[in-house]
Amino acid sequence: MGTGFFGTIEKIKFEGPASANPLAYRHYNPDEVVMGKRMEDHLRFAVAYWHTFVWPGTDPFGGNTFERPWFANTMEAAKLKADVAFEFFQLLGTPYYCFHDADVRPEGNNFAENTRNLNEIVDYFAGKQAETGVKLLWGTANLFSHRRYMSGAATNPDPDVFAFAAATVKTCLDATMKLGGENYVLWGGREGYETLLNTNLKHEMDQAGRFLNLVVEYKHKIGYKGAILIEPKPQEPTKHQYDYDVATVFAFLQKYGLEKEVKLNIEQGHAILAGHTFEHELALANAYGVFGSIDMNRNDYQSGWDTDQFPNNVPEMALAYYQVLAGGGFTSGGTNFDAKLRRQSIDPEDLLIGHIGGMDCCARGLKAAAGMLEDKALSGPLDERYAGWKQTEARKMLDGGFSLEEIEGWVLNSNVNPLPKSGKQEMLENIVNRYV
Ligand code: XLS
Ligand code: NI
Ligand code: NI
Repeated sequence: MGTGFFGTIEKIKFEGPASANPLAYRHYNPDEVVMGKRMEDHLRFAVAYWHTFVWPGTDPFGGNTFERPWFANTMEAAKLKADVAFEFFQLLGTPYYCFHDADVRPEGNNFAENTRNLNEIVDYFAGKQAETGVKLLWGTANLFSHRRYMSGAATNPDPDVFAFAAATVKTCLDATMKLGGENYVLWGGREGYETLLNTNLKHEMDQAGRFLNLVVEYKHKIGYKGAILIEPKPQEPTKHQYDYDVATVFAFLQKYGLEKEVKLNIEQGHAILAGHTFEHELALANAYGVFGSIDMNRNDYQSGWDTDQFPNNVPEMALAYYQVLAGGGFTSGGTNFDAKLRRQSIDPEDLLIGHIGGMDCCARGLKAAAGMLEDKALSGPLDERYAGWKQTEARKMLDGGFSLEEIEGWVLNSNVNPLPKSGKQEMLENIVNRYV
């Protein structure tokens, strides 16, 4: 017996590109094989509990537009929410979900109550996972909503807040492990600052470094096999977030000796806020060997904040999945829709329609990316552009076999006299457009 929240809607099916049914997939066909792998196994879609089941549709000028029957701070409501969530995952056929502790349990009056509530819900989830086969892509702790975190969690000037946050992460990592979660994410919520006038930046960075080391030490101690992921974001909620972008986070990981322990969860909207393209962030994470997972939600290009919209731009998705596939595809990671409806989309079916559109868009992007890779449409010209580096002298310059004087000798003796070559950008853009 279901909750009835989604009325008579049945499991969403693949009906092919010609279908006009808003409650059907036109491109996402889980069993279709792309580059030797099922689409479902490539994309590893996850639903974000917080936006889909918790966000009430507020904005700075107005209150809740969504009125869900589970909006109450009780265990009963938390269980109803879980029932609806697992019905939703099954209707969509999404293999994974993600949650923060605060999304799933009633808020307690202290740490002990929070932990008790979390553990009760984790047991409930374990039963639901076993019943449905739905899995946990990642768990995380909400260290930013409660007022105790207004000046940060790990980077709070008050050590009591650091302790409360650390203890909370421990319980959330325990919960994630218990539920077989494949990753544990730390997004630096309010880890940042508003003004240097009241901030000891070096002290706060050292706190964050120690905090993350504590998490990694504990992970090894309990034998958790999933990946620890940091999610970069440049601003919002604080003016200066410490985890600005991939490059900043990698420098942080190196400074605190964690670059082999921690990978990255990269969000499209955060890349845009940082003034990068999503594919830049993905390519950089690949280059540093720290690519982990993605949050697949776009921003409005005019807004300057995190609007968390479902993806709907196929060429953008194609270039993103091109980087994902070029790096070997997901291992523990996946495609999480950290995306929310617009606040006027108040019908239960809108939740399904938002995800269906996002999944179809990702499927088209994936197929376009796979096509480009299989045909070597971009990698062929790219290899050619760098072919000169295969030459003996060029190799010596790179691998340390040549000093600066030896390079000078080579340039003189062989009359090295470079001629500019076209970068062919328009030709390459036209190639991409053949696939999207
Ligand atoms: C906020 C972040 C957040 C993380 C999880 O901007 O994207 O939702 O993904 O804490
Ligand atoms: Ni996110
Ligand atoms: Ni975000």
